[in-house]
Amino acid sequence: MSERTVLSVAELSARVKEIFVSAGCSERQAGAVARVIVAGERDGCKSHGIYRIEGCLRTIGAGKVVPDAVPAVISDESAIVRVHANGGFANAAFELGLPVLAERTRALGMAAMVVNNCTHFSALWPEVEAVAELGLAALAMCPSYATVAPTGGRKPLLGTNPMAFGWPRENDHPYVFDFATSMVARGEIELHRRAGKALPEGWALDQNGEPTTDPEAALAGAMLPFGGHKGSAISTMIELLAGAMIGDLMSPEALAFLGTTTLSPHHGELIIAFDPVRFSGQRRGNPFIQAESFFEAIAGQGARLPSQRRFRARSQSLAQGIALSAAEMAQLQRLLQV
Ligand code: NDP
Ligand code: PYC
Repeated sequence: MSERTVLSVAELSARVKEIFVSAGCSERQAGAVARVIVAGERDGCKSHGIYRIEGCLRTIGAGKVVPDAVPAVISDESAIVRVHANGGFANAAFELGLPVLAERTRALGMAAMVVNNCTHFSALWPEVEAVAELGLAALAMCPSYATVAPTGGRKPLLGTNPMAFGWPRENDHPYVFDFATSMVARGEIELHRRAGKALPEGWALDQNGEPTTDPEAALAGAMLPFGGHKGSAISTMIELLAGAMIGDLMSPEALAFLGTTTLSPHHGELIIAFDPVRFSGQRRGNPFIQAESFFEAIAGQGARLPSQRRFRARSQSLAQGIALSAAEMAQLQRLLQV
């Protein structure tokens, strides 16, 4: 096995933040971006870990994200909490809006955070997890840029459009799932390309609309939605709710804005939060107790809950540090000097 260097979560966080500060980001933007990237690396989610740094820096260099943007919250006491990211990263905008979203959700039973005008490159689980840690359920979604063909089509139109859900649990990590509505995240295809590995069949089409297992051809062609027509429809719903409905870009417009898929996409995001106790009206007792019985039934069949792998990886990283390859260490060093 090749040589590996172990960094603590704090050490890696400091290095990643320094890279973004030296690239011109404000403390707020650099901190928020570093937190989500290091969380990905810590939790064994390589497709949204440190591999994403280069793309973010390219996006800053291309002038497509405002590295010192100051997000602003507009809350009019309704259920809609709008956060203007003002051209910055979505992560800083989310962090600013979270306490307001929680307050509105507790007051009204449900509320939604709309993030507008942001660069969004990250996984969604840190966000639904943060809402769930406040005792609320959450559903988050966003478009991406046009890289996925609708089922029955052959050309990119949809984004990889992720959707995540979080449910709070009193004595355990929250129940969280988070996935792209394409067969896999685009980052996964890129990681296959870098490793020189063929893709499994059914993930992508080449530029002629023919099935391919070549990552290079897939990146130039179109990815495919998960679950055939069902994933295609869910992905379309995300374009509608987290694109058109929130007054922001849909995936084809996001691609036109950048003109390339080598930069991080620019669009908006929708995060809906629910207060389960208020919704239940306590008609059948405490909804969290009902939920626990259901989770037990899942585990009782030998199935695992989504995020269990991730939480195990997190425990290991917190206890033993994060092991990075020599190439990854060299990359961190190089990016600090860019
Ligand atoms: P995966 O297919 O790797 O995982 C999807 C989810 O399924 C995870 O919650 C995972 O939990 C769970 N899971 C996997 N295997 C099982 C199993 N056997 N039993 C139960 N649960 C399981 O994710 P994707 O490749 O689709 O997406 C990866 C990331 O990419 C996501 O975090 C997403 O937000 C991000 N993304 C971001 C985009 C953006 O525009 N910002 C666009 C597209 C994707 P576990 O982690 O524990 O394995
Ligand atoms: O991995 O599909 C992806 C992705 C797109 C934007 C951010 N991540």
